[in-house]
Amino acid sequence: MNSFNTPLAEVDPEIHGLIKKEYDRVIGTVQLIASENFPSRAVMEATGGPLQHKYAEGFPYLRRKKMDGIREWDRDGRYYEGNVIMDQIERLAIERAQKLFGTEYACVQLFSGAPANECIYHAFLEFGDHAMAMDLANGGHLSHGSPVNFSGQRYNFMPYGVVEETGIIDYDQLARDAKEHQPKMIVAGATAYPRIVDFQKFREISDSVGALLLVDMAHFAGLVAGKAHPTPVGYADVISTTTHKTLRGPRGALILADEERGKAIDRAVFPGIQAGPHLNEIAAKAVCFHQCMQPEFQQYAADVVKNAQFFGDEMMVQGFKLVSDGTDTHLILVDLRDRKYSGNKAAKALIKAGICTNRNMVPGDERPPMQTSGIRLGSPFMTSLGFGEDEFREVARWIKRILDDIKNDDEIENVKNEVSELCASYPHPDFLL
Ligand code: DSN
Repeated sequence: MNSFNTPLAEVDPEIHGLIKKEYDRVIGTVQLIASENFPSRAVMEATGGPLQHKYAEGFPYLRRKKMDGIREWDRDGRYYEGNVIMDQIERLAIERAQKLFGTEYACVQLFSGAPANECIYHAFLEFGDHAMAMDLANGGHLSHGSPVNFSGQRYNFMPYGVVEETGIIDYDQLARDAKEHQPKMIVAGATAYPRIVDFQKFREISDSVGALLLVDMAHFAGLVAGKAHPTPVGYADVISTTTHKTLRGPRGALILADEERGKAIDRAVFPGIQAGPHLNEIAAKAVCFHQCMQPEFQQYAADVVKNAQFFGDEMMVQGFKLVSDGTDTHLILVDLRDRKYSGNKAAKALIKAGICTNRNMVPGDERPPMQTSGIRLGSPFMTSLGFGEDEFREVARWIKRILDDIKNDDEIENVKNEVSELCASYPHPDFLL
């Protein structure tokens, strides 16, 4: 039996070796998955630090009736003793999240994006209630009412979509459908929508039918934090986001709202859906929010958008068609319907050359989700590692060389060597092992 102090490499060389290999893959190839990012060393240290041990069901505050249910920092909000320090950590994470986004209330205990949405539905909807959200094939998310997901099975979601020719949300149709469907909640936000969502229009449509407006800003939260994207605060009733995408934090999620709705959200998170919060991730979220408040992060967010727009333009120069002809955000969606192969085939060819993307449906797609007619590309990860316009231009050229001649293994090998050479020339983040 090894001692507690024995390093991972000695305790479990197999897993240690695989972690090292994954790190080498990540820094040795080009990561274009729009929802992925490389967190800072500080975030990783907090995540992997010695905070794995504690149970802390409850919150670092109490909501006393005599105080109108307003949060009061108090250790008795926990069901376990020994949380004096953990309370300080969670309190810092909450206060930083509220300051970063300018909301009265933040819950930092959410394990990930789908459970965050589940908690919000649990707080404000009854099973069977009507709701509306973007269709998965038009860029939505499984937890936005997909029939194969809990959300679509427990609640009565009507999907809305985009105008196929423009790729922009069909707000007029959404308004008409909302009148007919009478949703109790409308969800805005998507995983493959390259344009800025019109929060004002969503507010008006929600108000016209008395619906609650949830903005799921998981994809663009980092751009909001870095002031490179309009904020949904002031329009949305409730906001959910993951913390590991453009925010560049640890895996996990966050819910934002006003104090009044926070009461229902707290009850839904605990004891409603989740139990013991992951304090190591909460500490890492606090670090992430701190980093997001620094001026460098605003530069990062601006660079993410600038790089995505430049990359999109270069892809069009190389002959590709983009949904909505470009982007306002961190992602672009390439429509491959003018080609003879699927998005799946394209993504498989690109990964052979060290270019990591994901297949994605495009509006009006006739192929199933396992095949698709598009690929989704994003700039956050490689911008974190220092890529700028020159590098994204090169990546667009590589993608053309591969996708114009998708069965040419020699060309894939040539591109692979060029990818390795470029990636090797970048300063790599320190590895913790
Ligand atoms: N899986 C995420 C994405 O790729 O957009 C959403 O949860």
